[in-house]
Amino acid sequence: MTDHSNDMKPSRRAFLRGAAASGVAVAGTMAAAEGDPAILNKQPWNQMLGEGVDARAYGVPSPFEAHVGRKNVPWLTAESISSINFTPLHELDGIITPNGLCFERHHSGVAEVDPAEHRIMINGLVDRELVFTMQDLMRFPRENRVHFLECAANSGMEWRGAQLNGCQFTHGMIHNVMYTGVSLRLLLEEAGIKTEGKWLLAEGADAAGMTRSIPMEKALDDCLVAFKMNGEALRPEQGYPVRLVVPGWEGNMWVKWLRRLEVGDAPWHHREETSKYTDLLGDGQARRFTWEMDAKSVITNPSPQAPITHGKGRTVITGVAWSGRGTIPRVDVTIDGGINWVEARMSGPSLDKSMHRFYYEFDWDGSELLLQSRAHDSTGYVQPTKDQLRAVRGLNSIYHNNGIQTWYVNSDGVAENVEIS
Ligand SMILES: Nc1nc2c(c(=O)[nH]1)N[C@H]1C(S)=C(S)[C@@H](COP(=O)(O)O)O[C@H]1N2
Ligand SMILES: [Mo]
Repeated sequence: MTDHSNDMKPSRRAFLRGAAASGVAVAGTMAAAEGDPAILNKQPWNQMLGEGVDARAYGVPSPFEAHVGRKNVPWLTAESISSINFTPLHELDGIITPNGLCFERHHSGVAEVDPAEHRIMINGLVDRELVFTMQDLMRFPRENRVHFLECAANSGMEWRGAQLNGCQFTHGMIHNVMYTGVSLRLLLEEAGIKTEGKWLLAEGADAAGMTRSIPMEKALDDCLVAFKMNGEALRPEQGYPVRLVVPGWEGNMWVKWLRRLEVGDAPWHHREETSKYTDLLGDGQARRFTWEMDAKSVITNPSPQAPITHGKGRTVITGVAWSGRGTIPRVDVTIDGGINWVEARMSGPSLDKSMHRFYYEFDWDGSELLLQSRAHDSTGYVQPTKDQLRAVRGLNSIYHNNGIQTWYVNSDGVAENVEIS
């Protein structure tokens, strides 16, 4: 918000200086400090030549961004090869997750697949069993689409109360990427689905050989067999050289290192759809096949890992929202724990089953805040409170917690994960 206009009138300059002296930041202006060494001194980067174009074949972020990274929660799982790390949502803006910061979830570590030795097989209830090489796959027409992938366990540790201090840990099992791939429908049509073929089993080539049953309607709708993310080859941790994209549905179904697609007449009831990724309800019954991700949002800044450090005055609240059923036309924000709600400003593309970015700018008077956001999706669904969710689902759930998140911010700007009822 530095004022770059060349024709600043002396009176306006004097006004700015006055604002700085009184310590009050005027909306829309940032006061210049007198004698600021960052202005008065020549900096090293201003006095010596930088590195040439041969220094970086594949670029990496500035060393000043070295603190930005995926992180795990050590007590969550026994071993890193069957674990999860989290996207640093509080360090990001816009809607695209950079490839190196996409959270990782794998059951048997990262498979290092040689694309020349990799095959994708279609078998089962088909007219012709087929095997594709990566080169075969690249000869089909391609599509580009931006979609979020959220693990069904995202926010799972928060079911019984506020637990982890940071949106990276409470909400970071999500990434939002532009995929390039081939329509799954095209590949299945190439094989020819028999009339009894109502389900599809997707299988990974990793040591876990992870499998999920997908209903044929979804397989023929909007799924992609993807080989690029954000323009470049999939990263090994995201399933290089090829993964399934199942838009809006829980991350577990997005099989990585995809090697086999079997057409069948019934679901397979494998591990990931029975003992895992089912939701135990209060009455002891379990919900199964809860594929669609409900609308959800979170304020990423300020948040426990990103406190307010600039003091009173103009403050930017921002966050992300998404829905497995469509777009997010509206997000509401409250700074007083839900007494007053205001409509946030959406900015950036509004794409189907993709992350959306919202902002709310306000003048902070330095009093305590209870920040929340509430997403509305294009079906009219409104993100529920955690208590509303618990009333229906009990306390034994892990998966599909899309309740409203609260951050408490004290008068020093320090933020903490809390729950209010
Ligand atoms: N082959 C294979 N596919 C897999 C997994 C796996 O362990 N093996 N994990 C699944 C789970 S539980 C999730 S949440 C997503 C995570 O995708 P990501 O690592 O790109 O974040 O991949 C899914 N696909
Ligand atoms: Mo997952």
